[in-house]
Amino acid sequence: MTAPGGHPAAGADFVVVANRLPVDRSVQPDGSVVWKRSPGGLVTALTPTLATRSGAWVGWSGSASTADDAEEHQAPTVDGIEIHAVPLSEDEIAEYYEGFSNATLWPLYHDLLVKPVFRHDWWDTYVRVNRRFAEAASRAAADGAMVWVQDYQLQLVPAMLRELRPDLRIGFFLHIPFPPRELFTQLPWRRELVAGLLGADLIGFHLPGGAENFLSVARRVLGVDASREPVGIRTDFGTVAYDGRTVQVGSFPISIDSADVAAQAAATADRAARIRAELGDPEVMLLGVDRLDYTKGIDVRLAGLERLFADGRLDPAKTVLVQLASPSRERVDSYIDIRNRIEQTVGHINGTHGTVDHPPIRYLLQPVARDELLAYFRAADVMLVTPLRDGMNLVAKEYIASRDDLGGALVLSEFTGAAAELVDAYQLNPYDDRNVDDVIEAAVVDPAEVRRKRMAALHEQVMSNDVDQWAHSFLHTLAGSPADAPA
Ligand code: ADQ
Repeated sequence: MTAPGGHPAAGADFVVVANRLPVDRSVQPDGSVVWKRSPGGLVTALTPTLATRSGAWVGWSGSASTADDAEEHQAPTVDGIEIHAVPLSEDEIAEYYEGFSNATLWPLYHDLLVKPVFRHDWWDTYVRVNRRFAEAASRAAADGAMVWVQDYQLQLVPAMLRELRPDLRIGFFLHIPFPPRELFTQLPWRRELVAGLLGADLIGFHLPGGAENFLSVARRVLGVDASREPVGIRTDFGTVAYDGRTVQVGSFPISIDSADVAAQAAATADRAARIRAELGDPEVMLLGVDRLDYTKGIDVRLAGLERLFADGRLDPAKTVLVQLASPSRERVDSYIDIRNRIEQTVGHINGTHGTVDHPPIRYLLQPVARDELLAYFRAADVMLVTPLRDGMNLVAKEYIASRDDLGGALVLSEFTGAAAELVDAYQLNPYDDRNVDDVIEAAVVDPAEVRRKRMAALHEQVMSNDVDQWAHSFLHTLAGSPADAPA
């Protein structure tokens, strides 16, 4: 049934649009299709809202579609959420996802840690795929619905969706840093991207710095009137006057389901003790947990550890670093390079500073089950979070939430979004090798009461700022944003 505006009379009141669905689609040998829920922070955060308000989720299933697949797969409703799958072909995955999203935008938005690739054919595919997401969202949304678009893969969706459905209230949240104007303006399609984002009523970033960079870019690239003015209570706001509307811009630092992580981690005490025994009961257990990505600074912590061993400041016979890395974007060149570099360094450190029965680095390249991960958090004396740039970094918050025993210590790069809130962490500058060594050493050797005091303050911070509050404060601001206020 179609309403006068050309959109469905039925449909969801609240629609999330994200690159990935919260479920995985797989085709069985007999040809039948099975959808399995894939747990993730975003879906956990939004499940209550999605369930209470007739919610839908628009996203890609994670596998390539062939020409004979249906244009849009409708999966059964999963946990009360209506699923709308957006199909992507092999070529679209290569150009929209691996190409423009992860070889152009990702490095550009992370301080040019590797050189972004600018290709007009990738851009054309990015536009085409964004339009497909916008059209799917338009079909899923009820009249006057609230739509929340997520992240850098979908920056054109807000404007495309507004054109199709001016009745909707549209929010956008960026999960990665928004770069300074001098870097952003390298992008040949800078005007189109900024205009795409400005289709939203509210644009959210993790930090005030990202919001400010965006205001500065909007002013320069589109010549619009963008100002910084505090409107919200918990967040810093600015506004952009654009196309006869007022677009709000704010900062909303994301978090985790802190109580749930704390409760699950507390139940892993036995497993945590066994992990240390399996590692040969080292005096010091260090831990790294990351997607294998060049932004995460896995190489920074390995280099620091090697210097500390070489200088006799840490004893490799009594120290273990467990590095859990999950495979990511494995066909993108820069990810193949960083993987090779890390694996070479691990081999070098173990070959030089280890013995046959005690290699100081234990490295896994595979995702680890949730309860196992929490047991590792509980077991580790020092957690090493050393990115060169990171929008927030949820691993740091997960580690802190797991330590309601107030044990352990967090080493945290200043270049993560989390550093703004987690001021009691052992913070370091990953670009300063002496500082890296000194801070890691301090986290290991500081007296127990100093480490405990820091962890108590961090634990308090993370337990009292969870992902529910994040979602609520964004959606509350979006609901209250002026729909047709004169610019
Ligand atoms: P990511 O870059 O993926 O997220 P992060 O925030 O740390 O980074 O989240 C990673 C998630 O994957 C965590 O929940 C972590 O536990 C899990 N994980 C990592 N390695 C794992 C492993 N080996 N096994 C199992 N699980 C593993 C992007 C941005 C971040 C931002 C988030 C949310 O880059 O800056 O914090 O989005 O906005």
